[in-house]
Amino acid sequence: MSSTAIAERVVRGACPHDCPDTCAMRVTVADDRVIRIQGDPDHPPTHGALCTKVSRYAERVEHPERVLHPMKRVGPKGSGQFERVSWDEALSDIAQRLQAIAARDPQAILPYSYAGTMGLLQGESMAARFFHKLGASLLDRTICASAGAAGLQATYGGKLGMHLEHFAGSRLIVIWGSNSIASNLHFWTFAQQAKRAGAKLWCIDPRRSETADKCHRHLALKPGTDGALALSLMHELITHGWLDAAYIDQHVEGWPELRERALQWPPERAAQVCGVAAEDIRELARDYGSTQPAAIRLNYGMQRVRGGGNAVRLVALLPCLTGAWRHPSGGMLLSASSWFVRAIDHAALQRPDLLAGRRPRTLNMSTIGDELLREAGPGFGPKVEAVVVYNSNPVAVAPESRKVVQGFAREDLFTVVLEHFMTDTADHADYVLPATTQLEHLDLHTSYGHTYVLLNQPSLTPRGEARSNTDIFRALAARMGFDEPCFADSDEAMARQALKPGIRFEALQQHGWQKLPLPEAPFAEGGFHTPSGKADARGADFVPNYESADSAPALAQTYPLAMISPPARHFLNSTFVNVKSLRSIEGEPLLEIHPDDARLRGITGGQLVRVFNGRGSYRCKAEVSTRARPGVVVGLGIWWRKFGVDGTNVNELTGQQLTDLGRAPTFYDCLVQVEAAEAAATASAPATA
Ligand SMILES: Nc1nc2c(c(=O)[nH]1)N[C@H]1C(S)=C(S)[C@@H](COP(=O)(O)OP(=O)(O)OC[C@H]3O[C@@H](n4cnc5c(=O)[nH]c(N)nc54)[C@H](O)[C@@H]3O)O[C@H]1N2
Ligand SMILES: Nc1nc2c(c(=O)[nH]1)N[C@H]1C(S)=C(S)[C@@H](COP(=O)(O)OP(=O)(O)OC[C@H]3O[C@@H](n4cnc5c(=O)[nH]c(N)nc54)[C@H](O)[C@@H]3O)O[C@H]1N2
Ligand SMILES: [Mo]
Repeated sequence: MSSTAIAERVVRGACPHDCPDTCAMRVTVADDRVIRIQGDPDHPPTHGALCTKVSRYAERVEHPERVLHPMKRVGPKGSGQFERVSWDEALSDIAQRLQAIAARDPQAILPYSYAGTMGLLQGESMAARFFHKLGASLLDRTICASAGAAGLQATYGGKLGMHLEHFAGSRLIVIWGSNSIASNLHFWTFAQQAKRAGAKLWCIDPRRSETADKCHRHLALKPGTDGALALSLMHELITHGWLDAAYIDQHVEGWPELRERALQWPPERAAQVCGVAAEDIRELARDYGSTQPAAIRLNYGMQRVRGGGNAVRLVALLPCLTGAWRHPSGGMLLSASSWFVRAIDHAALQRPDLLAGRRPRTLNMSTIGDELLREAGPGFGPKVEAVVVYNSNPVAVAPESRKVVQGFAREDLFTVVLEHFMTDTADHADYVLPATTQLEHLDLHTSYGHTYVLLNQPSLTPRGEARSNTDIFRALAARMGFDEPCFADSDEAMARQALKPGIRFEALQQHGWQKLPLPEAPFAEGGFHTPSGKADARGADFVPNYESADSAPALAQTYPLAMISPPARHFLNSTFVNVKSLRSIEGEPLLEIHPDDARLRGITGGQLVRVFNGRGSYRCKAEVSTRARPGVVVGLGIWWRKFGVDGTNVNELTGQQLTDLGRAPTFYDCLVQVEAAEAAATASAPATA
């Protein structure tokens, strides 16, 4: 190494964010400062490019508002009044409080975490060990993907799909419930390659997204009607003889019953339910039935409704009916996560054996509002007395905020939040503990959108007094007197324990990533991971929304508009909302509303509107735009509540009802009404598109 102080060093890292892309990064540092952050040009999915958010990662890491010291609450809950305390004081007080609760019943303690980092170490490793040993309540981690995951499990036997890179060779790509340009940018690169080579691109999305703009065709169906559309496509495949009978015969279970159901769905019927033209369904079916190789890029956007699990099942069956799986560039990708069972030993990381025979209750993170407000009782167990939050911001992201906030505001709830920033959740904490960012800690990564294992090596020293999640739980374990040797494991030791034979830690250190050895066309000859080895069609059917004009006509009279709240391009869920340069691109919280719906309500662009239903009310500015289809409004998310006009966000309106499969939330199954909240600037101005 050079002796000059400004010597630059390039460190191999991985992007930690909850995104299918999990990019390989190269971080150039000098003198403990970031010089630049780039995508690894050699990592095929990343191909040298990072998104706008992460190429500006240093802005987040060196943000002047980062929490750099342990903080203890001094004002009322939610007031955001804290004072600095020492690690020693914070850790001993927290350990004492948890111990006192655990002495009565450890299940009164609830860990709450999700994918703020997708890292296997800073996610569920030392933290899981800690809560297993404690005997705390278990958390059902359903907030994002569990309906689709259950749909894939039932149909394919796991979260299995195409190789990302092979989309470049597809002749037809159906981008379904995914705004790829915003939320899966590295997939979009491969789709563009296919497009340049002559492939046709369809987008199926209620919103005319950035991605819909760039596809040849856009089908703007009503939210929650994807299952009906898939059944109608099957109807057309059957009646036009576009099926691969041999593939179905050998590799699909339950086809005769599904065939009967699909025959009930001529395009005219689906057109009615989906709110689209029957002719468009016919065209999509013709394209899908007569083009090979044909690929579907499904994303989780379409499973945040009551019937989300079954909708995923039906879409996942389409490539099994046409034999699209025979080609490397045909098939479907929603998630690739289950391929990694070959590489990662989760039990070694999480040590469920530390439960030692105890079977704590499981609470669903998606109904945290209700869980925090529930009293002790048979069937529930003890009232929740303590919550330890890491890698998540539930006060902003969980549905039905009124209840979530009420729960976190309970004066008798002891709340510890491990965070980088004073989020809406941290505001409600008793203690906020400063956590390191990805540039300051080691981590091991898999991906849900590609098939590479990655290692993130730290490039900076921890800022202020920040400590990694693993280190914080290690320290807490020591204070609680947990003396199993696994509580002394270093991060590197845990990473090594997690890797199964075939993936070498040293190789990851040197190259940053390693590809899983997998067949190019994984189901060319069947071999699904179901017990029968066949794709399972049994029972898959369309399940209508909880809230729609068809399924809840009385409710729809009062609240006639369907609201969806998909990701904003320059935020990652509620992460980055406080990064000024990114927030200035997104502007402010908005509600997109179609010109016809706006005109009917006397709403003009830029005007403050009130969005409301039986669960709550939320005010923001209206954006009158044809990005929203008639009958559907769009509140791009997920803003921090404190940036909202009234200190609230769209989750005031979303409900805690769960999906058909997977116990997931139904964020996009949500009826609302909208009204002008202030007089229009020019009362007679026509709505603009
Ligand atoms: N920039 C950015 N990237 C992200 C995220 C982010 O917040 N910002 N979030 C990340 C996360 S957590 C996830 S889970 C992934 C995937 O995140 P997803 O939530 O799947 O997000 P998108 O891929 O944007 O897909 C959402 C699209 O689905 C559409 N949609 C909504 N309802 C329906 C429906 O009923 N049917 C159909 N067909 N479409 C519907 C929306 O209009 C939107 O365009 O992306 C990740 N990537
Ligand atoms: N209305 C509506 N609500 C939604 C959605 C929607 O589409 N519409 N999408 C849903 C989906 S798909 C998801 S995945 C969830 C996402 O919800 P969350 O998983 O809660 O994700 P974020 O809001 O990004 O919050 C993650 C937090 O983790 C912190 N963090 C990051 N890295 C670390 C670390 O190393 N250590 C610690 N201690 N903290 C860290 C970040 O600072 C951030 O505040 O939201 C859901 N909520
Ligand atoms: Mo998600």
